[in-house]
Amino acid sequence: SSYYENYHSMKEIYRWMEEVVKIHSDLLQKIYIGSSYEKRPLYVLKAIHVRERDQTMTTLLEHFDFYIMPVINVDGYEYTWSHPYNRLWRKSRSSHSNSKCIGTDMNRNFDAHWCGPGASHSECQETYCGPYPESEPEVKAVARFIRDHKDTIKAYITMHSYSQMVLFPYSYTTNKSKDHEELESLAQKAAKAIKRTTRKIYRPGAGAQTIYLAPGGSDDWAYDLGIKYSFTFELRDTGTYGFLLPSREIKPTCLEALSAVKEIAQHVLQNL
Ligand code: 0X9
Ligand code: ZN
Repeated sequence: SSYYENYHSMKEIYRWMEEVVKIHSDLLQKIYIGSSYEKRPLYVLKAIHVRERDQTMTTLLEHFDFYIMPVINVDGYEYTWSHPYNRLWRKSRSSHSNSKCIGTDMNRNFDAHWCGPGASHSECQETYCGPYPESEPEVKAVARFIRDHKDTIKAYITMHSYSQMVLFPYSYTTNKSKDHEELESLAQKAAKAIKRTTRKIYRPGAGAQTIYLAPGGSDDWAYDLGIKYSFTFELRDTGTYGFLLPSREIKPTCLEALSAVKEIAQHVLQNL
């Protein structure tokens, strides 16, 4: 079966990035944005305009470039492969202070109400926020990339699992953002696009009201930086397999997520 129907090691993903930019050098570039705590390279792929079979994609790519970062937590992800016993490792692999515990929750490490309620100062917790905002080299690299492009970035979407949700700011407070109504209706449209695609139900909503209070996330940080259309997708499933989604569900999950991305991009295009 195909590449897109299986899980892959970091080594395979690095190899794939190399291959895909080689084969599609006319439409894809690989951008080095920094290195991880364990010195693995961090890459962003840039998709540029080219004629596509898909008319919607053609129109969107005529107006936008898409920057895609396949893996941010390269060390943590590799660790889940090299230590199968820790298949569900979440955090980075950095070591701070003299703690016996390793890793920072990268989605608590951005500078958005950093380490407020919903994150932990304790190194041994899964939601450890790190010693200071952007302490993680991976977070720092992503934040710098977004900061450097902030005047041209129109939307930001970060992919997580699981629980089938289309989330928007805020997660660091239960207060509504100033764009709450527009983001809510767009998240609803995105969820409807998913339902049309695969019949799966995704729930739209502001983060703190829909899942839980969680500060230091990349979506809230990007939003407060001025990127209005900022979303977190919580992909499949709703708990049957949870984080251990069977590989046969990867492809349909990608298809439905792509339909939601397109819906958001079309809305952005209509509101330029
Ligand atoms: O807790 C998280 O970081 C995300 N859920 S997950 O189970 N994939 O870890 C939710 C992120 C929602 N957005 C923010 N907390 N900013
Ligand atoms: Zn997540």
